[in-house]
Amino acid sequence: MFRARLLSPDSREPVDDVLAACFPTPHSYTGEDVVEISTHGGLAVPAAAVAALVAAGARPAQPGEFTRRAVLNGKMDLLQAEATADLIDAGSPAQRRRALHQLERGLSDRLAALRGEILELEALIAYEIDFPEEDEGPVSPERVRGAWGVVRDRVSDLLKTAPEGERLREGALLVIAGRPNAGKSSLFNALLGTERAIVTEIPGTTRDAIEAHAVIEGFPFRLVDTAGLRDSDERIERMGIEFSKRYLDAADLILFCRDTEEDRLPDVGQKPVVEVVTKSDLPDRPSGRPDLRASVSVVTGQGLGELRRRLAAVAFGRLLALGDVEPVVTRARHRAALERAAVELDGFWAARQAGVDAAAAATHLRAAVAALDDLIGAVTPQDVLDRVFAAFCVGK
Ligand SMILES: Nc1nc2c(ncn2[C@@H]2O[C@H](COP(=O)(O)OP(=O)(O)OP(=O)(O)O)[C@@H](O)[C@H]2O)c(=O)[nH]1
Ligand SMILES: [Mg+2]
Repeated sequence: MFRARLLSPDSREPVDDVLAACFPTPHSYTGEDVVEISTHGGLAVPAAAVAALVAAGARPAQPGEFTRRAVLNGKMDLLQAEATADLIDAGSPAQRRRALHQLERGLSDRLAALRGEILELEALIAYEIDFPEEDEGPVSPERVRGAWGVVRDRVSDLLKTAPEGERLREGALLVIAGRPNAGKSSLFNALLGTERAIVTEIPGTTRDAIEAHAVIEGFPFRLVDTAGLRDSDERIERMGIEFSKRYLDAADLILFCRDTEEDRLPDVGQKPVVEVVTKSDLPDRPSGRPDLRASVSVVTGQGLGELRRRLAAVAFGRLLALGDVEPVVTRARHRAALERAAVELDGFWAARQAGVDAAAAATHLRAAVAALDDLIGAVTPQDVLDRVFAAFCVGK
């Protein structure tokens, strides 16, 4: 690192007094020789510095180009590159911890181990491949079954983390629903920590769905306040209620506000529902469903802490149980590759059961390994790279 003077290449006019840091190959981020130049801040100085460098033959980087080069030069795998983007985008502690874990090869190491186990499984049946006429190889069928079962369970366990892992990147869609005046907007504001939605004593105050990001117990949520559900002849309110229903369909979980004993949530199928009796500071509150009994008051704050914990547990219970050490699948790309591996492992077992010869059965194991290689990014086609890096910002 040294201090230097940046000159315009044509006029030799000084542009800025800068700091230059040299990272010789292979110890730089990309693995190539890299010089980082720190200029003074603001708008004019950095722009003039970039213009001078471009005039001297440089070109602006494309989005994610540095990380892409790091992948191509073997400095990191594709999962770590994705984790880099996730780390930059992280808006909550849970997202940051998860991205860091993946950047430190949490998922990569688990997949590498899994890959090794599948290759060992192939080795177990190698004798049968070499001596197909023999009745029984030196390895018992139980041992093959055991090794297959271990691998198959590992793939299943990873796939089970996918719904919450993907939810962790997007934020859990939490829709607040209930009758008009039930206290939905008040609770929405309380969970957000700001007065975002209008609250009045007039039923039908909220007519539009309002969405906002919130961090609850360290986890990311997309909180939606909705128009109260009732039969209404009023055109705008009816449109709002239609919106509410659409959000209910899309929700990851629903927070149902009960204001009276008669309040009923419309049918929401299998979706998880957290129910609260609102306005618990007032006398004569409804009792609520005994199994879901919980009450809150935005006036006294009673029950809000407990409610936050329940919401986090319902939306991210599996991740909470896993803690920060177990790898988690966080993208549709990961899920698709693991599903392919699972199908091939099942194909292997079905082939064994059907008495298919060992060499043919082993092709399923190869295909499962190929699926894991795609996931880690061992051999990555151009279009996959393009898709992964499309979401990056310039300079990363
Ligand atoms: N005492 C008390 N009043 C509350 C509480 N929560 C909400 N209220 C009052 O209940 C009324 C309705 O609150 P909102 O939050 O606007 O209810 P809403 O469900 O959003 O109503 P709509 O938008 O009309 O569907 C307002 O007068 C609030 O001040 C509470 O915890 N305690
Ligand atoms: Mg409201």
